[in-house]
Amino acid sequence: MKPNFVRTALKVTAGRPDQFPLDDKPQIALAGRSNVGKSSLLNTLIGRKNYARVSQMPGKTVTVNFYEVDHAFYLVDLPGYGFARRTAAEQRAWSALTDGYFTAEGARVGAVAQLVDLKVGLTADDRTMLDYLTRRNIPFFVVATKADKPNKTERASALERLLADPALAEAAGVVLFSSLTGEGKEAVVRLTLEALGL
Ligand SMILES: Nc1nc2c(ncn2[C@@H]2O[C@H](COP(=O)(O)OP(=O)(O)O)[C@@H](O)[C@H]2O)c(=O)[nH]1
Ligand SMILES: [Mg+2]
Repeated sequence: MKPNFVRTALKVTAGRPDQFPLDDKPQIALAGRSNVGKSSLLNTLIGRKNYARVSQMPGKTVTVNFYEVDHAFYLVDLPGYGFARRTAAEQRAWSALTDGYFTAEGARVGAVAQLVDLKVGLTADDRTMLDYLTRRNIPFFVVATKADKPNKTERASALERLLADPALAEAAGVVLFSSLTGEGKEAVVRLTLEALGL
């Protein structure tokens, strides 16, 4: 039986790498800049309005949140990047925690869902992240968020730009997604389970 995303519970909120769970369940991490729509994606996937808090203060929380889905795998909410108003200390905390997630002894990341804002396109930080994933051979797919925002013409050209970008050469897929309309939800579920071999 496929894991049921409705059966999801927040298991661990880690502010330090030594707090990451060490069991063998596969993990898929959600990466993206602050405000790109990570919490909204999570809420859409698990079919709840506000389980992962849709942030009032984007980027302020520097924690890695481990959501266990149906006792089968972890959906891991990484802290967002590119938050301009972060202090130097907050920025250091972000780097240590994110780098720790990918490199800590016993790191268990199986795949990454990389979120990018469809209308905004790839930011410099997105490119750094995609380059990091590619260099480390971490399987990833791309979720282009807020697909309800651009009009039809803009959608088509934004998607075309993404698909043609060499930064996405290794992506296992590109999904247009909207937490407002639910567009792309099934595709994200499918790519997640495929990436984890579930
Ligand atoms: N129009 C639109 N707005 C969205 C969508 N997803 C998120 N947002 C809005 O973008 C803002 C940031 O969303 P959030 O999920 O907290 O982003 P996070 O910082 O990446 O977790 C919020 O105001 C959301 O309501 C979407 O699919 N469509
Ligand atoms: Mg969030």
